[in-house]
Amino acid sequence: MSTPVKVAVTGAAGQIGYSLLFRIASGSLLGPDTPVQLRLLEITPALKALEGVVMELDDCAFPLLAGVETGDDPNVVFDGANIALLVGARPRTKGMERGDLLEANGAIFKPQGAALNAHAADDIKVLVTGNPANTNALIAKSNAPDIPAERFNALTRLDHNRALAQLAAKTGSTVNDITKMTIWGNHSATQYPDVFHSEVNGRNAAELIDDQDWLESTFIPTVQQRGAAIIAARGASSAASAANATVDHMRDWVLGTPEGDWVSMAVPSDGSYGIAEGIITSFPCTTAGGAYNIVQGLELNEFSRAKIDASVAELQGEREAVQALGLV
Ligand code: NAX
Repeated sequence: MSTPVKVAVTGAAGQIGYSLLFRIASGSLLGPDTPVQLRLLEITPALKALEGVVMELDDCAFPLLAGVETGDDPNVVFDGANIALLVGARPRTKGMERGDLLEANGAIFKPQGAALNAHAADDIKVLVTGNPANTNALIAKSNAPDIPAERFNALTRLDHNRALAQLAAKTGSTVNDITKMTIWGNHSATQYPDVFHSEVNGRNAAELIDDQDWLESTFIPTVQQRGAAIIAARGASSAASAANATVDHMRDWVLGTPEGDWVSMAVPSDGSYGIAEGIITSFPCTTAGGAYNIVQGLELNEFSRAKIDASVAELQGEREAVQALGLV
């Protein structure tokens, strides 16, 4: 067996953590031949609960789990990490303004970015799931000047997977029949799920559906509001599906996307599609050899352009807000 890959997870005692850790330890993240060491970060009051989760990890006797370290100091937990899944974040509570939310998360992601910069392995890849994911990733990236910027991603794969499921249901197909789905923009209600380049069994999805009203009034709002619908039904936010999407994103980043398809990843913009450089926004991406490329040359119709611009404008607003707070 090869040397264990060190996978750091923050918010490890939370809801998503409870699904995520077992998937990683079972081999879903890096495949059946790669042992992993889990390095779990929590805030001090949650360390006791984390102890219980670690007991359950022990009790699974996962052959690939080469060890578990826990702690409340990112400088220790991120030591030597090859992969960091930043899940723990400060949720929005009643009466909290956007500025308060960004400031509270800045207090988490600024020191975590600095700790990654100082202690992670040279090949570190960072994926932020904790909301507001795109801007939290921007804060972490900005505080890690020695780590290449493109190693900081945020999660829009859950939105991508939700869009696949909705399109499959509409077209009477399965998710296996669908390729080239794209989520553009922010992981928020302004995100734009785009089917104009998607294919269902090789046929253009928008042409196949031929129903702009369904796209505008059903598909897009259903995907955008899916998180709220799950909270309304379950009484708690998406956890297993969020953990699954976190695994999907990082697995594909490390192991590659299939030929002829792409995935949605929120990555630092290089100016592609005229999107402001530096913000972390969702694009269609292919991956190979542990690196990703933003898919180039897609034609955007007026409808898509307006939707993308609106979501990007929201991200630019968030960037200005965290700049004003001195977080980036
Ligand atoms: P929970 O509240 O169940 O768990 C969060 C955990 O993070 C808690 O155990 C808490 O103690 C820990 N934590 C807080 N601050 C920390 C810090 N500084 N260092 C380490 N750990 C810390 O939330 P959960 O349901 O697991 O969701 C986690 C995050 O994912 C939230 O921000 C949530 O909004 C976000 N989500 C993101 C999604 C996405 O698609 N990007 C979808 C699902 C989810 O809503």
